[in-house]
Parts: sequence; structure tokens; C-alpha cells
Amino acid sequence: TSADIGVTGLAVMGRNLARNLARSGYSVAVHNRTPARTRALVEEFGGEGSFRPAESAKEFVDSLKRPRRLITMVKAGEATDAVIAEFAPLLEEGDVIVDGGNAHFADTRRRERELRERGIHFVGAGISGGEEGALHGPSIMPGGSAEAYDSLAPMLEGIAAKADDGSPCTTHVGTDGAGHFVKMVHNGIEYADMQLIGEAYHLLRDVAGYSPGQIAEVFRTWNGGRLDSYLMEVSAEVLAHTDAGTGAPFVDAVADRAEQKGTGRWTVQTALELGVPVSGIAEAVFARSLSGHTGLRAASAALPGPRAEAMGTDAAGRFADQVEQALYASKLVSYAQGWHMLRAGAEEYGWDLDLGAIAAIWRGGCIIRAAFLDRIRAAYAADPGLETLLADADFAAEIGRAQGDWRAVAATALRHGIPAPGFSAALAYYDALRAGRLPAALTQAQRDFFGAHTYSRVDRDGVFHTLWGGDRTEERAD
Ligand code: NBP
Repeated sequence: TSADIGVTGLAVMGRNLARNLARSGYSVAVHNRTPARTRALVEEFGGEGSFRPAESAKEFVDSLKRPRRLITMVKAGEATDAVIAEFAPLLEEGDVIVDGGNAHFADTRRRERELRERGIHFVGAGISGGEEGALHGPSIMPGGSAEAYDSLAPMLEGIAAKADDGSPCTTHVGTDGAGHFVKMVHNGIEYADMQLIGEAYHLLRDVAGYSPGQIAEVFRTWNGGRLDSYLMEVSAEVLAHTDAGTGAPFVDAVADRAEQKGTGRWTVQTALELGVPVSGIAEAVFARSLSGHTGLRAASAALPGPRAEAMGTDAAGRFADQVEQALYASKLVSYAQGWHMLRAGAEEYGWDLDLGAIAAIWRGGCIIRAAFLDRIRAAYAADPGLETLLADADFAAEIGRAQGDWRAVAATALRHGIPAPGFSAALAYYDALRAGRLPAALTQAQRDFFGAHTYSRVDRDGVFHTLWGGDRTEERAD
């Protein structure tokens, strides 16, 4: 009568994941560096299922069924290495360590390689949904060997969120760091979604002249349509909330400085290395960063510019409809960029990512869960080789219909001096993809001028260089 699985690291996430497993009928060994947390878990929630508290690593490992399966839910980084260093020597060939923390996928690749050499399976599992998700059903993105996934599948599928069609929000994402890579891109998309909703709010507030309560109503209406998503719902909840202390809208009582833990930044850093333009995510990361530069903002507060003027009620209503179009179109672009990044990562790191299946496991449990993701799943089901989501016939038609309003909203933001970098960057990306000719021709010619970096021509094959410093004849450079 040994435990089915073990969880070590019993802060908010680990504790709730262990409870989720126990409530699903598994017997769960629980362990934490500081044993007080282990005792607290069993005292408070012991009645929910079968927990086996262990004070030492050895006791913990010895209490697990073979092959042993243990999940570590400790702080990402050095703590994860410390846990692996402590537990790996106690394990045997075929045992499985699952890292459910927010590790960087490059660390996961390294850890997986090191443990594989010792015959131990290492599964880097991205887990999204926060504390509540861990307890009631997160979206789980496991990467590692297929064999390790198979041994975990019933448990993971049992505790994961379920999509509307009943399917569990987890799948074998790919080998080694694939799960944590996919989780990272999920978080990047989450940043972009939040930024776009923020821009919609800003425009509705300052141009439409709506109160936070009115905007909450608008968001609730949108949430009943194609923008239906957890983040839309959360935004409406926050905007409808009144601050107990001041009686003012809660959002006005919060300092306008957005923080970040780093997964958005990792997404952008990795995208730069892969050469993938994820401008929506990058603008979102920069916008958070800018908001925190209070000195810079104070020093710039008197700079000249237009003051937003609120419009009349009828115009405001029409404008709100346009903002819905702009938000939807920009969201579509940022998802297209995110999926481009998934494809590029798969190619670079040799993962066989199923792009539709990733959309499917984000339909529930995770922070970006939304009705929209089922359409992305369907787009890849119809054409697994889809070059970009924007090329899907339905999405292309929708963005085509939205673009007039999208441009109007971006122009309004510019005219009123309201920063909307997410809307604008998405539109610039869309227009750059559409453009027959890009000024990149001039850029490449400049590079050839000052650095002899050569160029190709539109009319013949080959590599060319112009003797800019001499008689400007063109020579072959290949
Ligand atoms: P924390 O990220 O705050 O980590 C606290 C846990 O790490 C405690 O159990 C602590 O043990 C343990 N730990 C540390 Br710190 N250093 C250790 C070491 N050297 N050896 C062993 N254990 C060590 O917990 P969390 O917020 O529950 O998150 C857990 C993981 O899940 C993180 O990787 C996080 O990024 C990820 N995640 C969090 C969320 C969320 O919403 N919070 C969502 C998705 C993923 P102690 O009790 O002895 O100090």
C-alpha cells in the first residue's frame, strides 16, 4: 500500500495540486523542505483523501509505488536543481520526476538530459491556472518522453481541467523542454491579451467617456460573444468593484504600475533568438516596464500633446462597437504571432508539436482560456500545415471585416494622444504581411552600402554587391 504519486514543495501551488490528486482518488505522498507545511496540509485537508506525509526525502521516496512518480512544485530556478540533487540519488531507473514549476525551457532541456543519462525520466510540465486551477483543474503542458507521459496520463488527465466537450486540458506536448516552452508562450500571449484589454479600457474611459462600471457592462456584453474569455470576465469583475476604503472605483485606487515575474520577458527574449516577430507580446512587456518608470513619467508629464475629449452618448456607443472590432482583430494577430513562435520553437528544438492540440488544451483551466481557442483548434484540424492563423479562411474574413473599425480606433488613439501600442503594433504587423513590397529593400541596400553585406535581386538569382565607394558597378558576390 504505497502512494500512487508524491508531491514535494507544498506552497500554494503544490498544496492545491496534492489536494486535487487526493480528491481524485489517488494516494499522495507529501513532502516539503520545511516540514511544518506538510503537517499543516494534513491537519487542514487530511479528510479530503489519502495523504502520506513524509518528513525526510528518503521516507518520501520509499513511500512511492514503483516506478516512482513525484512532482516537484518548488520555486523555479536553483530550488529545482536543489530538489533534483536531493532526490535523484534516491531514485531508480524508470522513475519519473515531474517539474510543475515555471522553469525556463532551456533549464528543463538540461535537466532532462542529465537525468536521462541516469535512466530517470524528467517531465517538465507547464501548469497554468494559478492557485484555483491547481485545486480545481489546471491546464497541464507536460514535456518529456512518451513513456513517462504514458505512466502519468491517467493522473494528469484526471486532475486537469475539462474543455466544454469534456476532453482533458492536457496532452503529451513533446520531448524535453517542449512543455515549458509551450507554457512560456502561453504566458506571453496572456501578457498581450491583458495589454489589449487594457487599451480597450483606456479608450472607452477617455474617449467614450465611460465610467469603470459602464466599461464593466460593455466587457460583460463582449464576453457573451466572440471575445468570451476568462480574462474578459476578470476584467469586468475588477472594473465593477468598488474600493471599500474610498468608495471610488477599485481600479482608481490601484497604483498604475504593472509588475511581472518574467515569463513574458522570456518569451520575447526567446522570440528574438528564434527571429520570430512577436510584436504584440513585446509591446505588452514594454508597456508594463514603462508603467513602472515613475521618474521618467513624472519628468515627462508636462510634455505637450492632445488631451482626450469625451464624445456624445450615441457616438460613444458606436465607438465602443469599433473598439470591440479592434480588440478582436489585435487579439487574432497576437495569437497568430504566438503560434508562429510555437512552430519556430518546434523546428529549432526538434519537437513534434501538434499546434491544434495546444489550442485544445488551452480551452480550459489556464489563464487565456477562451471560446476562441476552439476555433484555433479547428483551424489546425482543417489544415495542420497552416502557415499563419491569419491565412485561415474564417479568420481572414473576420479580420477583413474588422479592419475598417480597427484602423479607425488606432487613428482615434493617435489623435487623442492615448497610447495603444498593442492595437497599433498588431495593425502594423497585419499591414506588413499584406504589403506587396516592404522598405526592407532599402534597408538591405543600406547594409550593402556601408557594410558590403550584399543583396539578392528581384529579377535574377545570385548574390550581388554594388561598388558604392567606386564606380558603382554591380558585381556578383557568390
Ligand atoms: P513558490 O514559488 O513561492 O516556492 C515555494 C516553495 O519552494 C516552498 O515549498 C519552498 O519550501 C520551496 N523551496 C524553496 Br523557495 N527553495 C527550496 C530548496 N532549495 N529546496 C527545496 N524546496 C525549496 O511556490 P508557489 O507559488 O506554490 O509556486 C510553485 C511553482 O509553481 C513555482 O515554480 C511557480 O513559478 C509555479 N507556478 C505558480 C503559479 C502561481 O499562480 N503561484 C502558477 C503557475 C506556476 P519551504 O516551504 O521549505 O520554504
